[in-house]
Amino acid sequence: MSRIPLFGAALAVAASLAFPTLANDAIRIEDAYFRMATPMAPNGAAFMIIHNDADTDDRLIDARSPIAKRVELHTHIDMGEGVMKMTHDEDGFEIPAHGSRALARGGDHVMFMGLIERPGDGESIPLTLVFEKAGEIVLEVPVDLERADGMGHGGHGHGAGGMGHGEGGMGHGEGGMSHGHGN
Ligand SMILES: [Cu+2]
Repeated sequence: MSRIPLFGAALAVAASLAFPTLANDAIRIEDAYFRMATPMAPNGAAFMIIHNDADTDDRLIDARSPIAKRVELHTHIDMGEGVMKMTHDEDGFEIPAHGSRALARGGDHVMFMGLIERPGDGESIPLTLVFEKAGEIVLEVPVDLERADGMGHGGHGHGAGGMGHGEGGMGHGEGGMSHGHGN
């Protein structure tokens, strides 16, 4: 597949840091990125901030991408003593009216299980998000393998709101988190 149009789309996504670019009236996706824990990891994950500008709550209920065998909405639950359990969130992620929800390292994420394609840093990957009310939104998500937020012991930054662009010390460390399904 040609990467050139994807790259153009990645620029558009990057621009959404500053401006809402997606054409959906209700849902805006900010600062999306995709990463794998290691270049050979069997799985990957996408993170982003989802804004809901509508007057009613919405819910991210599904996600799809051709680059993985399965894509699921996951949540990390802190089991204490540094143990994080990753669970498939069957109910999806609620996005409150006029609010936002952060999908961030150590918390909610879109999990790509069984990568068919293994994108390189700076490329982008296609992702379709399915919302209960807003319907489907198709994104090109830039691959950012260097992204290092969430390191350290920033406590629980999982809530929405006030997170800026995710550079702060939110969430838990990455590294050896058990993104190990399907293996
Ligand atoms: Cu996961």
